[in-house]
Amino acid sequence: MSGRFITFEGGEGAGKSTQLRRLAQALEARGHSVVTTREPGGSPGAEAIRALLVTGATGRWDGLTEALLHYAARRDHLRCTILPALETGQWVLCDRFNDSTIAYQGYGHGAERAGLDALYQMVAGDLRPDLTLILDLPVDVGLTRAGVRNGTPDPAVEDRYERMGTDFHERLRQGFRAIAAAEPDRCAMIDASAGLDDVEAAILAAVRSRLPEA
Ligand code: Z5A
Repeated sequence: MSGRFITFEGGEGAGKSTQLRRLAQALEARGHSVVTTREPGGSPGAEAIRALLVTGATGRWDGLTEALLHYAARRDHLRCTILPALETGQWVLCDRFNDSTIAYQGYGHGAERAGLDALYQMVAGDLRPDLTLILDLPVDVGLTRAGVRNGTPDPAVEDRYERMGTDFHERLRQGFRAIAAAEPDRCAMIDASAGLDDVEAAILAAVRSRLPEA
């Protein structure tokens, strides 16, 4: 496998989607072939599962049930999108991946870490991102950026996780920080409270220091 696999992680409104597009442009300008994708989703089968996960009542499943849906989506995404791209030498930039399961279903909803790790091994084997960029910012800033709404869920709006409450989102933030501290070789923490251009510069610096061929 000769491609590179970079994942973007963090809480709501951290700027992952925006910065992923900017990094893709920077890599393409250097001659790399880039695939951008997202989780949950990124393949037709996984997008169908996404439609269940990001809409509806916040309490519709417990953490393990929800994790099983995310891992089913991830399996399809890996088989249909990520692995074929890496095998042909492309750079894959993915908006969220397994650290979101550890943070949201583990730290957020209380699913046991050992079970999540066993499920990951089952669907992904030894594959790990070459680099994970964890965009960190205060919860209230992120929720404001994401334009969180309250009230009756609208099935057309993908805001199920955003409606889960401030305590939940604080647990996610601590979860992402713990993941970064436990795996410093894979993870780079990025201060996402800065302006768009400063965050982009920090991301480019992290990518080029860890993956010099970028
Ligand atoms: N989930 C899970 O529970 N378990 C899992 O295993 C996985 C996912 C894989 C997917 O929703 C949900 O699934 C997700 C976790 C859960 N929770 N939610 N919600 P999603 O992918 O649609 O949601 P998201 O990842 O949180 O996307 P987001 O809210 O759109 O955030 P973002 O991509 O990090 O931000 P953005 O779209 O780039 O920017 C948001 C706004 O902020 C936008 O107006 C920007 O212009 C603005 N922005 C961005 N950066 C800045 C800076 N630096 N300054 C000022 N304004 C900024």
